[in-house]
Amino acid sequence: MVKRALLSVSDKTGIVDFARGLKQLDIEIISTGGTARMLRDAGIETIDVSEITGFPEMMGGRVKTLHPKIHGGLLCLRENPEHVSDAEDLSIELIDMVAVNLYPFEITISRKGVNLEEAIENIDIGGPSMLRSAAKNYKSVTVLSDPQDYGHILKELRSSGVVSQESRERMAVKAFRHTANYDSTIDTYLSRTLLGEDTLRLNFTGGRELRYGENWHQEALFFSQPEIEGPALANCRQLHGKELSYNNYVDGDNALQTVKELGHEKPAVCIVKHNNPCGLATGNTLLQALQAAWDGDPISAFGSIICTNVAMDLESAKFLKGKFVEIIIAPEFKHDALDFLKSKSKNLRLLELPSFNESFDAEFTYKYITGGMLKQSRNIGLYEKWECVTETEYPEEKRGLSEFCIAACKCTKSNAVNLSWEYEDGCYMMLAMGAGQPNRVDSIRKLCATKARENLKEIYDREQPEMDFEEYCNNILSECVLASDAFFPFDDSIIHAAENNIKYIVSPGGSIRDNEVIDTANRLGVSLVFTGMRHFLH
Ligand code: 93A
Repeated sequence: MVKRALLSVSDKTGIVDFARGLKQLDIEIISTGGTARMLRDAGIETIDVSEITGFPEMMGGRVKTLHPKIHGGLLCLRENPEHVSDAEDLSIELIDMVAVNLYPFEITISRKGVNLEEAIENIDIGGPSMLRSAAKNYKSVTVLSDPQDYGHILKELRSSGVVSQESRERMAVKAFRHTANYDSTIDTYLSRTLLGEDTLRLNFTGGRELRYGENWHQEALFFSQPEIEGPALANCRQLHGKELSYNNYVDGDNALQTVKELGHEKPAVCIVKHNNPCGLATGNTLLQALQAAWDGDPISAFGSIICTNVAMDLESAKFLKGKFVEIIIAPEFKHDALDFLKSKSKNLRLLELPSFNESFDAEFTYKYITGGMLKQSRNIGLYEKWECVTETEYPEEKRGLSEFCIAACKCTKSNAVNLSWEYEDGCYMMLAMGAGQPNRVDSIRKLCATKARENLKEIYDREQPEMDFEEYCNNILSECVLASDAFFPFDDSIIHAAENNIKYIVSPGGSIRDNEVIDTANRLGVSLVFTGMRHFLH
């Protein structure tokens, strides 16, 4: 039974309607200064906290509710006779519900030019104390720390006369989480302002057990960040298939981030294996992009994760018939495509992300190392400048393909190089990539060049052009762009690229041997652009 409720809110959203609803249920209302004024203005009867405590709100409001008459009323265990007799002896009346939201500390410190005094005055003490007292006693007391909850609590009260145990438990956890985050924000601000130190506390909730970790003998959990909205893997709706595994989360995130790098002007597809894009393409249709991405590495695509920025349609779904894929991520699945894919396999995970093409506003990325955590701002942008450093001009028509190539490099483990081809007007595909090599030259010589020929052989055999394979390869490679995620420390990479008839290269530049690299490019007729932006990914 809820007989008395204490309302004390800084954010007064919805409080009048909530109070009116409580009154209609004959619940007595106690409230603090500003809240009481607002309720009275709306014609709602309320008792002042000062009337209960016998003390006026004092010291500019620093002490209002910090009193045994309030905290005794909240903390008293109803089923404990000693508690009840203490309350009776000391004339403490029980309080069954609190609705409190706190002084806006976070908003205050985010205002430009705020000083320490203002920040400190916005540290709420009485509010968190009430939230914690009420939350500790959730067996008897309902605690509301969020105006969003007023509606459903009133509904429960109206329909059953009580707040269910389940709701009280949920709201208690929510209140403790809220005060923990509030204190964490104060800690971060004061550590910086008073001690000159940065602190890091990440708020991840809802830990869900996964079947296993990166390997079968490892235990694993997935936590999500509740405040992250928009196109994040954690916000996908799973429409079908087995539960996501640890590796699925890692690879799925890479696939999503990679496609997002390509924008949404054209259908784009990324195929990921072991946290690297092994297929990547744009096309005039999804099917075209999918075919081109698949052609980027048909061998690795086995057991991969596929991500696209457009709705999955039936013809693209049919393309995947007989091909083993772990996950498909898309903004939408057309009904017929969904039915087809569901019948293809009971395990295939289908993840829908309607907010796919919205912007993603997380500011930082984090990486755990043993005993420490690294935090950095997200890697945003592709290049800082566009400077052709060779005698041979770098044609402006190669800009779009080059951007595609840099985007691919950016999402590939270092040392990364990427070789891409404009296989049709304005449509790009990754022809080969070199990933995760401890030196750059092997990425080009041993991986990129060999793989490009291998992939081209498959396309050649399928399309049967009227020229011999060597000529076909050389023609295509001479039109491709090769991007490197970091500078070339020596000119050997340029030599190997030229040996393979590659003529357009993009690199951040910035090596002490840049001049040597440029001289070699000039000698071999390669045009080279420096972008000024490195894209290491570890
Ligand atoms: O200054 S406080 O830390 N001291 C208190 O005793 C106290 N009691 C409630 N702040 C206190 N509050 C806070 O006042 C509540 O958490 C709420 O944010 C605010 C509501 O004040 P008013 O009703 O006067 O607008």
